[in-house]
Amino acid sequence: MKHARVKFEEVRIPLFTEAGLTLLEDLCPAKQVPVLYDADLVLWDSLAICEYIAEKFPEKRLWPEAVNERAKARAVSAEMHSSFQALRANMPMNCRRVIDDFVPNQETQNDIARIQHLLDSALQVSGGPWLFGHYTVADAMFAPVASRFHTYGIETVNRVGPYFKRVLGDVSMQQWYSDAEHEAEVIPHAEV
Ligand SMILES: N[C@@H](CCC(=O)N[C@@H](CS)C(=O)NCC(=O)O)C(=O)O
Repeated sequence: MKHARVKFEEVRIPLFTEAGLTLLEDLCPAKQVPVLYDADLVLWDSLAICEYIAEKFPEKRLWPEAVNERAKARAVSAEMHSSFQALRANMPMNCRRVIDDFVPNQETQNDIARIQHLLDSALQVSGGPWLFGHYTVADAMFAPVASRFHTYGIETVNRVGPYFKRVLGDVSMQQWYSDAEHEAEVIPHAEV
């Protein structure tokens, strides 16, 4: 929504704190973030939120125009949403850390390899600079992955390095990093 310049008000929920638990109880039907409130609508899942925003603001072109490309962008986004459990568990997103001696285990390496293949193939077909040419939901879904690769010093292949550089240099992502710098909480299990 920040990238697309859709205005919204943000409520920060400090996860794994007492205050955060109360907010999760009060605001989040699945006791997880993110949640979007829009008038009567409460949406509690990231991909559903992206779909809703893309439908509500068609002029933002948040999916590719061509039906086949749109289908592929949905598959790429859905794979991010439903897979890469080893990467999620072993490389938690941590904007405030850079680690230079991280060694991924085999399962995590398999996720890393699959992600690089997926992104490089999309960039090869589209010609970039985003996964499907212009910025889409698929790029938003992989923004936290770009951050994880940076934090854990994962070597990139082919077109993935320049792509992640673009993702991390995006104004909305820079804002995310700057917001994180101002947070005092530490989540012990995310300090690998
Ligand atoms: N299916 C959810 C997963 C969301 C999710 O894993 N949220 C994590 C943070 S990224 C969370 O709220 N964790 C806090 C908790 O489980 O207590 C989505 O993508 O919207």
